[in-house]
Amino acid sequence: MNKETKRCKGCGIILQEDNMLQEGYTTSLENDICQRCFRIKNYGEYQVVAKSNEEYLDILKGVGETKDLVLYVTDLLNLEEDILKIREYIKNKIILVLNKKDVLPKSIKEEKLIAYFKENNTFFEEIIVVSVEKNFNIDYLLKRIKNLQTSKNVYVVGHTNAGKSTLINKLIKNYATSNSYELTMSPLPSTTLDTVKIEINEHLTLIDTPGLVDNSSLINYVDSKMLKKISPKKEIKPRTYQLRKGQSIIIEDIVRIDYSNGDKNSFTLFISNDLKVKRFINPKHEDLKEKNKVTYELKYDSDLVINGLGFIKIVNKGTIDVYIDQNISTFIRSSLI
Ligand SMILES: Nc1nc2c(ncn2[C@@H]2O[C@H](COP(=O)(O)OP(=O)(O)OP(=O)(O)O)[C@@H](O)[C@H]2O)c(=O)[nH]1
Ligand SMILES: [Mg+2]
Repeated sequence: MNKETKRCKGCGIILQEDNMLQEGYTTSLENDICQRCFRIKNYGEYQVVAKSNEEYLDILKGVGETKDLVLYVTDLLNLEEDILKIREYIKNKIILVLNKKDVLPKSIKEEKLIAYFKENNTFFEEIIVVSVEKNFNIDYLLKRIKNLQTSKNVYVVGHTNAGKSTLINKLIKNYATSNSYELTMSPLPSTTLDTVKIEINEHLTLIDTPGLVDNSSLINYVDSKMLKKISPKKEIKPRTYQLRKGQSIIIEDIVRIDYSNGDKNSFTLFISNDLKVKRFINPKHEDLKEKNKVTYELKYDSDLVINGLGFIKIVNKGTIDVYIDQNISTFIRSSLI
């Protein structure tokens, strides 16, 4: 094979044996994967790579030039603020794949999630809730792919960490007729570095892509220990706090939420069970007040979304002050549940 174009089968990067410090390094071009993928796969040693989103957008534009079916994968706990944006880049048929159902409480029904997204996003061919981890709805997804594909190729796109590579590996495991190499997956952003084609069978080739890096997500601003803590592994047990005006909630040393005005109100936290939450009834304490403050006026049944952490359902009207690192975005939506 041409020396310049052999690519890593784990992350798609061009392999090279000249510079240990650069992407794609391998001890020998005979290898199938780069050293970074080797370390992730064998030792769970993660190495962050900074990806520019221009490359992601170029890839999306390339996808938009085809007529192929697209799977747009998102993480249910970390839904992007504007899911419609994808339409600006691609006019293809899209299946919206809402992944990681396993981390949401079982009481949240699939039908309800689908209805929520159908209300505003009419351009998706289909909306499917899955858990790749638990193999939930993967058979159904494959059935719909078969039905909607316009050629052999089906692209898998979405934000970084949504579970795109994990999904493709599951499809390889469940259905591939020939032996395919497993894609690299990791809890860090930017695991996949370039497109990777995986032939599932003679009728279906999936194309993995690097995810869009959301610079306003908490996952980019915590160390690996905290990253583990904020990424739920198990079903979230929602935690509800009844707050009166002047009281506040603090999650680790990440965010402080002051309930500054309104009647008695209920705050339910959908965040990893491992995170410590404190409730303060004394309005005078100053913890985390040095962080950036954002004020929100709430309507009934809103979610405060903290990008990368999860969301808080707030039942009644009122005013909240949110103190958080200014790089991390927060927003209000009508409640998902
Ligand atoms: N709980 C849960 N975790 C999942 C699921 N699917 C994937 N993950 C985890 O999500 C993290 C990211 O998975 P990847 O497959 O590397 O994500 P990606 O979308 O390919 O990310 P990039 O390559 O960085 O764009 C990993 O830690 C996976 O184990 C799921 O169904 N449930
Ligand atoms: Mg990936």
